[in-house]
Amino acid sequence: METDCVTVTSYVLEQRKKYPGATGDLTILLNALSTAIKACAAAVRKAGIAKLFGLAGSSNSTGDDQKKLDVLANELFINMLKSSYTVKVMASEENENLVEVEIPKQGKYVVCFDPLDGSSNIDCLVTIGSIFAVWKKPDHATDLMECVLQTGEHLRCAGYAVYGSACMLVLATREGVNGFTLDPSIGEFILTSPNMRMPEMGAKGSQKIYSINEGYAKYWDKATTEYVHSKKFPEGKEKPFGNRYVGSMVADVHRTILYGGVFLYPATKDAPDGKIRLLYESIPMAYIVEKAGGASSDGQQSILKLQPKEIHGRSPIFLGYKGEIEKIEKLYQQYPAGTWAHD
Ligand code: AHM
Ligand code: MG
Repeated sequence: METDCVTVTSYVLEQRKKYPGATGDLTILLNALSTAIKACAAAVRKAGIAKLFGLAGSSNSTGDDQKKLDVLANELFINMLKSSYTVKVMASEENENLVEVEIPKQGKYVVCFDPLDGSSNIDCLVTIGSIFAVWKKPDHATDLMECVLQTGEHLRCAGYAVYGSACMLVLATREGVNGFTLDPSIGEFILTSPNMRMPEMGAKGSQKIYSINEGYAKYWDKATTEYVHSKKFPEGKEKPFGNRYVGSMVADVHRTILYGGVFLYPATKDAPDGKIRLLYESIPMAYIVEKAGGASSDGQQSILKLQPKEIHGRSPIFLGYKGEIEKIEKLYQQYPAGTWAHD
Protein backbone atom coordinates (compact mmCIF):
# COMPACT_ATOMS: atom_id res chain seq x y z
CA MET A 1 0.00 0.00 0.00
CA GLU A 2 1.22 3.53 -0.91
CA THR A 3 2.09 5.31 2.34
CA ASP A 4 3.22 8.67 0.91
CA CYS A 5 0.44 9.99 -1.28
CA VAL A 6 -1.05 13.44 -1.86
CA THR A 7 -4.75 13.71 -1.03
CA VAL A 8 -6.97 16.49 -2.35
CA THR A 9 -6.93 18.07 1.13
CA SER A 10 -3.14 17.99 1.46
CA TYR A 11 -2.80 19.36 -2.10
CA VAL A 12 -5.08 22.32 -1.33
CA LEU A 13 -3.27 22.96 1.99
CA GLU A 14 0.05 22.98 0.12
CA GLN A 15 -1.31 25.51 -2.42
CA ARG A 16 -2.51 27.73 0.42
CA LYS A 17 1.06 28.20 1.62
CA LYS A 18 1.73 30.22 -1.56
CA TYR A 19 -0.75 32.85 -0.36
CA PRO A 20 0.40 33.90 3.12
CA GLY A 21 -2.67 36.09 3.74
CA ALA A 22 -5.13 33.28 2.93
CA THR A 23 -7.68 32.49 5.63
CA GLY A 24 -8.03 28.80 4.80
CA ASP A 25 -11.72 29.21 3.94
CA LEU A 26 -11.27 27.94 0.38
CA THR A 27 -9.53 24.84 1.78
CA ILE A 28 -12.52 24.18 4.04
CA LEU A 29 -14.95 24.80 1.18
CA LEU A 30 -13.14 22.35 -1.13
CA ASN A 31 -13.10 19.80 1.68
CA ALA A 32 -16.89 20.16 1.98
CA LEU A 33 -17.26 19.71 -1.80
CA SER A 34 -15.06 16.61 -1.77
CA THR A 35 -17.21 15.12 1.03
CA ALA A 36 -20.38 15.82 -0.99
CA ILE A 37 -18.78 14.19 -4.05
CA LYS A 38 -17.72 11.08 -2.06
CA ALA A 39 -21.29 10.75 -0.79
CA CYS A 40 -22.62 11.14 -4.38
CA ALA A 41 -20.14 8.51 -5.60
CA ALA A 42 -21.37 6.09 -2.93
CA ALA A 43 -25.02 6.81 -3.82
CA VAL A 44 -24.33 6.31 -7.56
CA ARG A 45 -22.66 2.94 -6.85
CA LYS A 46 -25.51 1.57 -4.78
CA ALA A 47 -28.38 3.31 -6.57
CA GLY A 48 -29.80 0.10 -8.04
CA ILE A 49 -29.77 -1.70 -4.71
CA ALA A 50 -31.01 1.25 -2.66
CA LYS A 51 -33.85 1.84 -5.18
CA LEU A 52 -32.48 5.25 -6.15
CA PHE A 53 -33.06 4.81 -9.88
CA GLY A 54 -36.01 6.49 -11.58
CA LEU A 55 -37.96 9.70 -11.23
CA ALA A 56 -38.43 11.62 -7.99
CA GLY A 57 -41.86 12.80 -9.16
CA SER A 58 -40.84 16.47 -9.37
CA SER A 59 -39.30 18.80 -11.94
CA ASN A 60 -36.37 21.20 -11.62
CA SER A 61 -35.74 24.87 -12.39
CA THR A 62 -36.00 24.38 -16.14
CA GLY A 63 -38.88 21.93 -16.09
CA ASP A 64 -36.83 18.70 -16.50
CA ASP A 65 -38.08 15.67 -14.56
CA GLN A 66 -35.88 15.16 -11.51
CA LYS A 67 -34.36 11.75 -10.87
CA LYS A 68 -34.08 10.53 -7.28
CA LEU A 69 -30.30 10.77 -7.55
CA ASP A 70 -30.54 14.41 -8.78
CA VAL A 71 -32.47 15.32 -5.64
CA LEU A 72 -30.14 13.42 -3.30
CA ALA A 73 -26.97 14.85 -4.87
CA ASN A 74 -28.42 18.37 -4.67
CA GLU A 75 -29.21 17.99 -0.96
CA LEU A 76 -25.69 16.66 -0.33
CA PHE A 77 -24.05 19.64 -2.08
CA ILE A 78 -26.27 22.21 -0.37
CA ASN A 79 -25.97 20.74 3.14
CA MET A 80 -22.23 20.11 3.03
CA LEU A 81 -21.58 23.63 1.73
CA LYS A 82 -23.94 25.25 4.27
CA SER A 83 -22.20 23.53 7.17
CA SER A 84 -18.74 24.61 5.94
CA TYR A 85 -19.42 28.22 7.11
CA THR A 86 -17.58 29.47 4.01
CA VAL A 87 -20.42 30.12 1.54
CA LYS A 88 -22.78 33.09 1.22
CA VAL A 89 -25.02 31.99 -1.61
CA MET A 90 -25.39 29.07 -4.02
CA ALA A 91 -27.05 28.46 -7.37
CA SER A 92 -27.94 24.92 -8.38
CA GLU A 93 -29.41 23.46 -11.54
CA GLU A 94 -32.01 21.83 -9.30
CA ASN A 95 -33.23 25.01 -7.54
CA GLU A 96 -35.23 27.66 -9.35
CA ASN A 97 -34.04 30.38 -6.98
CA LEU A 98 -30.75 31.18 -5.28
CA VAL A 99 -30.03 29.32 -2.05
CA GLU A 100 -28.83 31.78 0.60
CA VAL A 101 -26.99 30.35 3.60
CA GLU A 102 -28.43 31.33 7.01
CA ILE A 103 -26.66 34.52 8.21
CA PRO A 104 -24.77 32.93 11.17
CA LYS A 105 -23.30 30.32 8.83
CA GLN A 106 -22.43 32.68 5.96
CA GLY A 107 -18.94 32.98 4.50
CA LYS A 108 -17.49 34.94 1.57
CA TYR A 109 -17.78 32.45 -1.30
CA VAL A 110 -20.36 31.89 -4.02
CA VAL A 111 -20.78 28.36 -5.38
CA CYS A 112 -22.73 27.38 -8.51
CA PHE A 113 -23.18 23.71 -9.34
CA ASP A 114 -24.89 21.01 -11.31
CA PRO A 115 -25.01 18.30 -8.63
CA LEU A 116 -25.64 15.45 -11.07
CA ASP A 117 -24.98 16.06 -14.74
CA GLY A 118 -26.04 13.64 -17.46
CA SER A 119 -29.28 12.65 -15.76
CA SER A 120 -30.52 10.76 -18.83
CA ASN A 121 -27.61 8.32 -18.34
CA ILE A 122 -28.29 7.50 -14.66
CA ASP A 123 -30.60 4.52 -15.04
CA CYS A 124 -28.52 2.75 -17.71
CA LEU A 125 -25.25 2.95 -15.72
CA VAL A 126 -23.44 5.22 -18.19
CA THR A 127 -20.94 7.75 -16.77
CA ILE A 128 -22.41 10.81 -15.05
CA GLY A 129 -20.79 13.63 -13.10
CA SER A 130 -21.01 16.72 -10.88
CA ILE A 131 -19.79 20.21 -11.90
CA PHE A 132 -18.97 23.18 -9.64
CA ALA A 133 -17.69 26.75 -9.90
CA VAL A 134 -16.44 28.90 -7.00
CA TRP A 135 -16.36 32.72 -6.94
CA LYS A 136 -15.71 35.18 -4.15
CA LYS A 137 -18.48 37.63 -3.24
CA PRO A 138 -17.48 40.92 -4.93
CA ASP A 139 -16.62 43.61 -2.32
CA HIS A 140 -19.10 46.09 -3.79
CA ALA A 141 -22.00 43.63 -4.26
CA THR A 142 -25.22 44.78 -2.69
CA ASP A 143 -27.56 41.94 -3.58
CA LEU A 144 -27.35 38.17 -3.94
CA MET A 145 -27.94 38.13 -7.70
CA GLU A 146 -24.96 40.44 -8.18
CA CYS A 147 -22.82 38.00 -6.14
CA VAL A 148 -23.80 35.10 -8.40
CA LEU A 149 -23.84 36.63 -11.89
CA GLN A 150 -20.08 36.88 -12.39
CA THR A 151 -18.04 36.03 -15.47
CA GLY A 152 -15.66 33.08 -15.65
CA GLU A 153 -12.74 35.54 -15.60
CA HIS A 154 -13.37 36.07 -11.88
CA LEU A 155 -13.49 32.37 -10.92
CA ARG A 156 -11.41 31.26 -7.94
CA CYS A 157 -11.57 27.61 -8.94
CA ALA A 158 -13.78 25.10 -10.72
CA GLY A 159 -13.99 21.35 -10.98
CA TYR A 160 -15.94 18.28 -11.84
CA ALA A 161 -16.33 14.75 -10.55
CA VAL A 162 -16.68 11.86 -12.98
CA TYR A 163 -18.64 8.83 -11.76
CA GLY A 164 -17.33 6.31 -14.29
CA SER A 165 -15.43 3.07 -14.03
CA ALA A 166 -13.63 4.94 -11.24
CA CYS A 167 -14.52 8.20 -9.54
CA MET A 168 -12.19 11.12 -10.31
CA LEU A 169 -12.24 14.67 -9.01
CA VAL A 170 -10.67 17.16 -11.43
CA LEU A 171 -9.84 20.52 -9.85
CA ALA A 172 -8.74 23.62 -11.77
CA THR A 173 -7.23 26.57 -9.92
CA ARG A 174 -4.96 29.46 -10.95
CA GLU A 175 -2.10 26.95 -10.62
CA GLY A 176 -3.46 24.48 -13.19
CA VAL A 177 -5.54 21.32 -13.38
CA ASN A 178 -5.06 18.25 -11.20
CA GLY A 179 -6.92 14.93 -11.12
CA PHE A 180 -7.58 12.94 -7.93
CA THR A 181 -8.90 9.38 -8.03
CA LEU A 182 -11.15 8.17 -5.21
CA ASP A 183 -9.59 5.24 -3.38
CA PRO A 184 -12.76 3.61 -2.04
CA SER A 185 -10.80 1.48 0.45
CA ILE A 186 -9.71 4.58 2.42
CA GLY A 187 -12.36 7.08 1.22
CA GLU A 188 -9.78 9.62 0.03
CA PHE A 189 -9.14 11.38 -3.28
CA ILE A 190 -5.51 10.66 -4.21
CA LEU A 191 -3.54 12.82 -6.68
CA THR A 192 -3.13 10.54 -9.71
CA SER A 193 -3.01 13.03 -12.61
CA PRO A 194 -0.86 16.02 -11.64
CA ASN A 195 -0.77 19.03 -13.98
CA MET A 196 -3.30 17.74 -16.52
CA ARG A 197 -2.78 19.23 -20.00
CA MET A 198 -4.76 18.64 -23.17
CA PRO A 199 -2.47 17.09 -25.78
CA GLU A 200 -1.55 19.31 -28.74
CA MET A 201 -3.37 18.19 -31.88
CA GLY A 202 -1.06 15.89 -33.84
CA ALA A 203 1.21 15.21 -30.84
CA LYS A 204 1.95 11.62 -29.86
CA GLY A 205 -1.06 10.08 -28.11
CA SER A 206 -3.45 12.84 -29.23
CA GLN A 207 -6.67 11.86 -30.95
CA LYS A 208 -8.87 13.55 -33.52
CA ILE A 209 -12.37 13.30 -32.11
CA TYR A 210 -15.44 15.48 -32.56
CA SER A 211 -18.22 15.10 -29.99
CA ILE A 212 -21.72 16.33 -30.81
CA ASN A 213 -25.29 15.00 -30.84
CA GLU A 214 -25.49 14.24 -34.60
CA GLY A 215 -29.21 13.54 -34.32
CA TYR A 216 -29.93 17.27 -34.26
CA ALA A 217 -28.11 17.98 -37.57
CA LYS A 218 -31.41 19.10 -39.12
CA TYR A 219 -31.56 21.98 -36.60
CA TRP A 220 -27.88 23.06 -36.68
CA ASP A 221 -26.71 26.42 -37.90
CA LYS A 222 -24.55 26.79 -40.98
CA ALA A 223 -21.26 27.25 -39.07
CA THR A 224 -21.67 24.01 -37.08
CA THR A 225 -22.85 22.14 -40.18
CA GLU A 226 -19.84 23.29 -42.21
CA TYR A 227 -17.41 22.51 -39.37
CA VAL A 228 -18.72 18.95 -38.79
CA HIS A 229 -18.73 18.31 -42.55
CA SER A 230 -15.08 19.37 -42.73
CA LYS A 231 -14.19 16.84 -40.01
CA LYS A 232 -15.93 14.03 -41.89
CA PHE A 233 -14.68 14.94 -45.34
CA PRO A 234 -11.27 16.58 -44.85
CA GLU A 235 -9.38 17.90 -47.84
CA GLY A 236 -6.57 15.93 -49.51
CA LYS A 237 -5.06 12.96 -47.73
CA GLU A 238 -6.00 14.07 -44.22
CA LYS A 239 -7.91 11.46 -42.22
CA PRO A 240 -11.39 12.24 -40.92
CA PHE A 241 -12.02 12.84 -37.22
CA GLY A 242 -13.63 10.04 -35.24
CA ASN A 243 -16.91 10.66 -33.42
CA ARG A 244 -17.67 9.97 -29.74
CA TYR A 245 -20.71 11.19 -27.83
CA VAL A 246 -21.64 9.92 -24.38
CA GLY A 247 -24.35 12.51 -23.74
CA SER A 248 -22.92 13.39 -20.29
CA MET A 249 -20.96 16.61 -20.67
CA VAL A 250 -18.56 15.67 -17.86
CA ALA A 251 -17.63 12.40 -19.60
CA ASP A 252 -17.35 13.98 -23.06
CA VAL A 253 -15.21 16.87 -21.79
CA HIS A 254 -13.04 14.62 -19.58
CA ARG A 255 -12.24 12.51 -22.64
CA THR A 256 -11.56 15.66 -24.67
CA ILE A 257 -9.03 16.84 -22.07
CA LEU A 258 -7.31 13.43 -21.87
CA TYR A 259 -7.32 12.34 -25.52
CA GLY A 260 -7.87 15.64 -27.33
CA GLY A 261 -10.62 16.69 -29.73
CA VAL A 262 -13.57 19.06 -29.77
CA PHE A 263 -16.84 19.04 -27.82
CA LEU A 264 -19.75 20.93 -29.37
CA TYR A 265 -23.21 21.79 -28.06
CA PRO A 266 -24.27 24.45 -30.57
CA ALA A 267 -27.36 26.56 -30.94
CA THR A 268 -30.17 24.66 -32.63
CA LYS A 269 -33.13 26.09 -34.50
CA ASP A 270 -35.50 25.04 -31.71
CA ALA A 271 -33.05 26.05 -28.91
CA PRO A 272 -31.16 29.14 -30.21
CA ASP A 273 -29.11 29.38 -26.98
CA GLY A 274 -28.25 25.66 -27.04
CA LYS A 275 -28.88 23.46 -24.02
CA ILE A 276 -25.88 23.82 -21.73
CA ARG A 277 -26.33 26.21 -18.78
CA LEU A 278 -23.78 29.02 -18.65
CA LEU A 279 -23.29 29.54 -14.91
CA TYR A 280 -22.84 26.01 -13.60
CA GLU A 281 -22.01 23.95 -16.71
CA SER A 282 -20.37 26.00 -19.51
CA ILE A 283 -18.30 28.42 -17.39
CA PRO A 284 -16.68 25.83 -15.06
CA MET A 285 -15.98 23.39 -17.92
CA ALA A 286 -14.53 26.20 -20.09
CA TYR A 287 -12.29 27.32 -17.19
CA ILE A 288 -10.99 23.77 -16.70
CA VAL A 289 -10.35 23.24 -20.44
CA GLU A 290 -8.59 26.62 -20.79
CA LYS A 291 -6.44 25.96 -17.70
CA ALA A 292 -5.51 22.60 -19.27
CA GLY A 293 -4.26 24.38 -22.41
CA GLY A 294 -7.38 24.14 -24.58
CA ALA A 295 -9.84 26.81 -25.71
CA SER A 296 -13.53 27.60 -25.27
CA SER A 297 -15.99 29.66 -27.30
CA ASP A 298 -19.66 30.37 -27.84
CA GLY A 299 -18.81 30.90 -31.53
CA GLN A 300 -17.70 34.51 -31.00
CA GLN A 301 -15.54 34.69 -27.88
CA SER A 302 -14.23 32.73 -24.91
CA ILE A 303 -17.02 31.40 -22.70
CA LEU A 304 -15.13 32.98 -19.77
CA LYS A 305 -15.91 36.46 -21.16
CA LEU A 306 -19.68 35.93 -21.28
CA GLN A 307 -21.72 37.85 -18.72
CA PRO A 308 -24.40 35.59 -17.18
CA LYS A 309 -27.74 37.42 -17.14
CA GLU A 310 -29.83 34.92 -15.18
CA ILE A 311 -29.15 31.88 -13.00
CA HIS A 312 -30.32 29.27 -15.49
CA GLY A 313 -29.32 31.00 -18.75
CA ARG A 314 -27.82 28.90 -21.55
CA SER A 315 -25.19 29.39 -24.23
CA PRO A 316 -23.88 27.50 -27.25
CA ILE A 317 -20.50 25.96 -26.35
CA PHE A 318 -17.42 24.72 -28.19
CA LEU A 319 -14.45 23.32 -26.23
CA GLY A 320 -11.18 21.66 -27.12
CA TYR A 321 -8.11 22.07 -29.36
CA LYS A 322 -7.23 25.76 -29.74
CA GLY A 323 -6.79 25.54 -33.52
CA GLU A 324 -10.17 23.85 -33.96
CA ILE A 325 -11.98 26.44 -31.82
CA GLU A 326 -10.35 29.15 -33.99
CA LYS A 327 -11.72 27.40 -37.10
CA ILE A 328 -15.21 27.36 -35.55
CA GLU A 329 -14.98 31.08 -34.70
CA LYS A 330 -13.90 31.83 -38.30
CA LEU A 331 -16.93 29.94 -39.60
CA TYR A 332 -19.18 32.07 -37.37
CA GLN A 333 -17.64 35.19 -38.95
CA GLN A 334 -18.60 33.77 -42.34
CA TYR A 335 -22.01 32.45 -41.28
CA PRO A 336 -23.26 34.52 -38.31
CA ALA A 337 -25.16 32.87 -35.45
CA GLY A 338 -28.79 32.35 -36.40
CA THR A 339 -27.98 31.39 -40.01
CA TRP A 340 -29.69 27.99 -40.07
CA ALA A 341 -28.52 25.22 -42.40
CA HIS A 342 -31.97 23.82 -43.24
CA ASP A 343 -35.42 25.40 -43.52
P1 AHM B 1 -28.73 17.55 -17.61
O1 AHM B 1 -28.11 18.67 -16.83
O2 AHM B 1 -30.22 17.56 -17.56
O3 AHM B 1 -28.15 16.23 -17.23
O4 AHM B 1 -28.40 17.84 -19.16
C1 AHM B 1 -27.11 18.20 -19.54
C2 AHM B 1 -26.57 17.14 -20.42
C3 AHM B 1 -25.09 17.29 -20.66
O5 AHM B 1 -24.36 16.54 -19.73
C4 AHM B 1 -24.94 16.73 -22.05
O6 AHM B 1 -23.82 17.26 -22.70
C5 AHM B 1 -26.22 17.10 -22.70
O7 AHM B 1 -27.18 17.24 -21.67
C6 AHM B 1 -26.72 16.08 -23.65
O8 AHM B 1 -27.86 16.56 -24.26
P2 AHM B 1 -28.52 15.85 -25.56
O9 AHM B 1 -29.19 14.63 -25.04
O10 AHM B 1 -29.47 16.89 -26.07
O11 AHM B 1 -27.41 15.55 -26.53
MG1 MG C 1 -26.53 19.26 -16.21
